[in-house]
Formats: sequence, C-alpha cells, structure tokens
Amino acid sequence: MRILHTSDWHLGKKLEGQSRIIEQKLFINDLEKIVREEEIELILLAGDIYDTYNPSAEAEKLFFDSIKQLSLNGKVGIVVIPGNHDNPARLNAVSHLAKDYGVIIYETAFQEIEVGKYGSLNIYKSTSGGIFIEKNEKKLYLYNLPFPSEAILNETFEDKKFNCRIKEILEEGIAHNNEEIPSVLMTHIYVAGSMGEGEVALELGGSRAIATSDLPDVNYIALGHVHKPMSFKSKNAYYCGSPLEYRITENKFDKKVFIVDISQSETIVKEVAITNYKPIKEYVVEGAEEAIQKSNELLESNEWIYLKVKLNEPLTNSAIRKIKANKNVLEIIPIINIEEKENEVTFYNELNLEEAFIEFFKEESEGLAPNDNILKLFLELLEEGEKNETN
Ligand SMILES: [Mn+2]
Repeated sequence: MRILHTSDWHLGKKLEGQSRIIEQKLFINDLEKIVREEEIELILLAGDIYDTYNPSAEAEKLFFDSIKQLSLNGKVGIVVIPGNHDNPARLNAVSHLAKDYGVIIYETAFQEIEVGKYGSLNIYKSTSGGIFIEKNEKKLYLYNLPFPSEAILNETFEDKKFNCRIKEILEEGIAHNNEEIPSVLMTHIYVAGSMGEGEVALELGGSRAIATSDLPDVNYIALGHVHKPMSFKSKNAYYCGSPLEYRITENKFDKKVFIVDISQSETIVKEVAITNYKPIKEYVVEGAEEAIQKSNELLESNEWIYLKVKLNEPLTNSAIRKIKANKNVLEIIPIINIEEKENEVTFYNELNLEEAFIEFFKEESEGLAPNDNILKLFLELLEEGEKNETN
C-alpha cells in the first residue's frame, strides 16, 4: 500500500500575532498535487492538526476543506489522530460527515472504529485502537495511539514508568494483527532516540518521552510531535515534521512529507521536500538608519523578518513606525553595546529618585536609558504622587 505520512499542521497557528493561513493553504494545494501524482492510497495524519484547543472558524474550515480535497472526494483514505495541541472531541466532531470521504478520525486511545466502508477504504475488522484496512486488494493493519496523556488513556502513571506502560500498550496493540499482513503504527509522542533503555527522561520539554527500544517491531511507524524530520531506522520509525517553519529555530532544515511503500516483505521510504512559502529570516543591522533602510529594502520580499538592531539609545517612535511600515517585520530586537553596560551593583539608596529610576530602567532594558518622554512621564507621576501625599 502506498502511504503519505504528514503531521503537525498546526492550522491557525500564528507567528508573533501574524496569520499563517495563506501558507497553510498553499501547503494543502501542494499536498493534493503530491497525492495525485504519487497515486497515494492512504494518508496518515499524526496529530497536532490544530494549534489550539479552541481553533478559529477559519482554521476549522481549512481542516474540513483539506480532508475533502486530499481525499480526492473519497478516493484516498485518511486516518487522523489527535496530538497534544488538539481538542480530541472537537476534532472528532466532524467524523460522521468525514466518513463518506474515506476519513477516519480518532478521538481517544483504544477506540474501536465501526467496521464498514469509509469512501474507498474497507475496514473489514476492528480491534481496540486498531483497524484492518483493505484497499485496491491490498491489506494493512494500522494501530493508532493518540497523544497518550493521562486523560486520554484514562489512567495515571504513578505506579508504572510512563515509557514501560506505553511499550506495553503498543505491543498489545500490534499483537492484534493475527493475519499475514503488514503492521503500521501511528502515534504522537516524544521518542528520545539517543537514550538507552532504563534511562529515559520522564520529562522532555514538558512532555513525557519513550525510548526507541520501547517501540514495537513493525513495518512502519508514523510519528508526530517533533517538527524536524527524523528517523529511527532500526524500528522503521519516522517523524515527518511540520509542513511550515513555525519558529525561527526551524529555519535550519527542510520541511518534508514521507511517501511510504509498504508490503509484507519490505518498506520503502521516500522523502518529499515541501516548498518554503515564506521563510523566517533574521537580519542584524547597526543603528536606526540602517534598520529603516533594511526594512525598506525588504518591502517586496516574501519573508517573515526578525530585525536585530545594535543601538546605543532607544529607537524613537518615528523610527519604529518607519521600520514597521514593512508588515513582514515581526519584531525589532534591540542589541545593546555590551561594553557600555556596567556590571556593578546599583545602590539605590545612594541615588535620588530620578537617578534610581534611570538605573532601574537600564537594568530592565539591557542597558538602554529611558528616553526623554519616559523620563518626563516618570517625573510627572512622581510629582503627582507627592501632591497626593501632602493632601
Ligand atoms: Mn505535538
């Protein structure tokens, strides 16, 4: 069977308050082209479909349009699991309508999907968390584990180590395949690949992790959660990553989806690079003038921009306005000349209030002194406070 593996769409996600919906739509259009050209039979969407628990109407509409579009109106099967960013019940709410398009949306772990026709997919047998899929005279067993929070699993991990419990769940889930057909696992989880058994950090970036050795031996494992494409080849396990750069730290690697040919005897994985519709860039300039010039230069460029500006004094409002005339400038980051920054302890009790305010302001703003307006405002407030005191 020919599978397309994608994850972490984060529909509705914003970058410094700016919408990414246009880029997300471009991605879906490109994905449709890939589905058609590569003759994909089944799409696995491994969680974090939305960015928030309460997605906007715009984000939900994009998801509904996307599953219809990518299923080629029911010719291609799609299986979806919730990630940690998704609201499982809300994601699942559309599942009855989606069924005719060949789309299966999981809400919880261990869910038993109703047997029957889903578009051109035939689910001929169903187990707790697993489905036996038949399509184009090819068969596959797919076990699905949504992001395994305690709420979704309906159990606590106090007595057992998280990774041991997940290992047990996955092994049991895969063992349901009692036919001579390939097994595929889809889940949304942290796999701490470099750690050996028994030394798995329970917490990794706020999420619990499992080790590579906790994964079962199957024909393919479609992982979601990590935004960078990664592989654990000994286990046929892959993170395809997110389709867009969602943070500046993600601009160091290509965005991908995976096309996987799975048969009983072998698994062939092909990486397909996704166009970077609007890259995130960082520029470093010196002084306000250069910052304004750079912003002007980049007016027509299709980039998200972080502008680092080396400064000796704060930018004026007028300079900020001129820089921000370029709507792609997400943030102006001041860099203060370190040499001028004093490392001494400030003894506030030796200063008058105005001096103390200036020192305090500098400490809070990486060495920048308050401009005249701020200082004036402070002195006015001070005066008012004194007046009130004497009243
Ligand atoms: Mn995630």
